[in-house]
Amino acid sequence: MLPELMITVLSGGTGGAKFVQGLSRVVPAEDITVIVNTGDDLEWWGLHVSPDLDSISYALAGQLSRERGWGVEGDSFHCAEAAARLGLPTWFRLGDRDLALHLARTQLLGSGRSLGEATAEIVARFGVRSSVLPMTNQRVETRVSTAAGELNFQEYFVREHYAPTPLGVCFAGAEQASPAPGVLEALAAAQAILIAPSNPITSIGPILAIPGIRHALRAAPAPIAAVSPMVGGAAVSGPAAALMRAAGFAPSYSGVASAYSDFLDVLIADYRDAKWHDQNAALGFSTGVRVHFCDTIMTSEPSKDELARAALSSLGGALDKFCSREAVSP
Ligand code: FO1
Repeated sequence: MLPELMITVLSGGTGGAKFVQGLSRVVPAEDITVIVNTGDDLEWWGLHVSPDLDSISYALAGQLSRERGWGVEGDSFHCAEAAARLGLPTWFRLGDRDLALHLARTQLLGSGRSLGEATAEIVARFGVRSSVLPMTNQRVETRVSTAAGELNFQEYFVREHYAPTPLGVCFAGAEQASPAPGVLEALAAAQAILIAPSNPITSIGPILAIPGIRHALRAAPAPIAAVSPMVGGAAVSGPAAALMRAAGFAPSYSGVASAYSDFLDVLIADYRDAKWHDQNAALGFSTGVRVHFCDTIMTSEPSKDELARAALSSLGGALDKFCSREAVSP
């Protein structure tokens, strides 16, 4: 009997949420497990906010704001306005409906649940059929060192609008952390592993920094495909190009392939970059990663589904290779 299909996705927030939304329409949602970055988490107004878990949960529940790419569709900000009048900081804005999620998570954590347990309870209440796992139950904080000093991720990204030039990134607490229950199991049991088009340094980087996860990817029997968030030497959104440079990688799809080269089988790159492929090969694009070009820009609901299909079909060959290893020439 064929094993049950299990697709495991590593994801950050914005681009990852769109990708997972498409994927959940292309394959049965219950076959998807998403391992989510929590390095962006912060304590805000006394609440535990986990932006990437929020975005993935809202995306799978059909509630994610299409306009902002974070928070709840159609949300209002009356509480934030009132908070500003009371002198609370409001550079990080929590919507009125969004507040309920942070209140629920904070209460669940306060009652002794782990972040993984709290997340499972919240997505179940949202009616989400996929599994959503934090990368770890422990606190890990992504910190960006810049010419203007060291900032946590939200200070760098939201408060400073990623204006300061990043010099380096670290994940405080990662070395002492361990993968959340279910994470290593989801990598070992998957039939396909997909890395969402998320920032390789600050969204996927924290996940890979948790001891055991990178090793589990290298050892995973499933083929692994990553979708590049870089097109034409720039990030589709956000500061990925500057962060890639700070981490010593080219701000391009070949840089993404290099960042993941120790475990990646296929890189899904944008067709607009196909013209660089020969040049990259000549320059020694020798990561051993197969590159599959398609349209990676998710501007509409059908384009999200199309990208998910392209990522899955790119693994067809690699899946066959995995099934009959002997048939593959070295
Ligand atoms: N992004 C912003 O640019 N400004 C905000 O005020 C903001 C608030 C916010 C609240 C909850 C949440 O889940 C996400 C929020 N985001 C906000 C998005 C988020 O900070 C980033 O997009 C991710 O951290 C990047 O993955």
